[in-house]
Amino acid sequence: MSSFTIIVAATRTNGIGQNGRLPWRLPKEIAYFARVTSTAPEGSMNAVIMGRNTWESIPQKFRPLPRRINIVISGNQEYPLPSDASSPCYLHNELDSALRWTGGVEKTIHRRFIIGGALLYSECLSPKLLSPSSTPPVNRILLTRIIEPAFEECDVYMPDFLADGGEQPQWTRASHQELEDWVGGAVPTGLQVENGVTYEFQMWVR
Ligand code: FOL
Repeated sequence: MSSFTIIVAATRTNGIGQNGRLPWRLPKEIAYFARVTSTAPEGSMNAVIMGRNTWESIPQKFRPLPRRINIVISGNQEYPLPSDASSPCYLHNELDSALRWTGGVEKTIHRRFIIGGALLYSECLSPKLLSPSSTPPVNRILLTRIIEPAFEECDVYMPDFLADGGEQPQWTRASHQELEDWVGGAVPTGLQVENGVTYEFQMWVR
């Protein structure tokens, strides 16, 4: 239960956002995000952990993300969050504290997903850099690689996780079968085209 998963859609240069939102509109891709992060055995739920900017980037009508335990990281302990019974919302002041909390309610939480943004991705990809404390390293990335167009106007980027991470083990790409086995259902194979955007569903592990 100590491991957790990053889920992200990123361009080849790791662009993930523009003007406080996603740079593209890909309904089938976001449906994949919703399915993967929501799927949990009866009697349990997944947790989605996000930074405050990512929380604010989710359209009002979709937040808190339904059927998932929403955890928002903000240094502002007064930051107002809504809550309803089917999708609880919790505020934590740092990632470590959120991960420790999810560990404590282990029995009812199935999987933990880091859903962004750049700051949280950096923190769990290179925990020593930003937080020398207890954050265990992430060992799985569900990456939707946006192949074209290049979306050069992105203004937020995730770290290049494929760059040599020094002492950390290198990432290897899992097979499509392994992706489907982990997700627990069919995932479209190969290049997907939606609204003129080409992308691919990938899974990376270390
Ligand atoms: N990972 C992937 N693969 N794609 C993404 O778009 C993505 N987005 C974020 C994090 N990881 C991602 C953060 N941004 C919603 C909106 C923005 C967002 C995350 C989620 C959202 O509204 N989700 C709804 C589905 C909405 C719909 O069906 O249109 C949800 O229920 O998950």
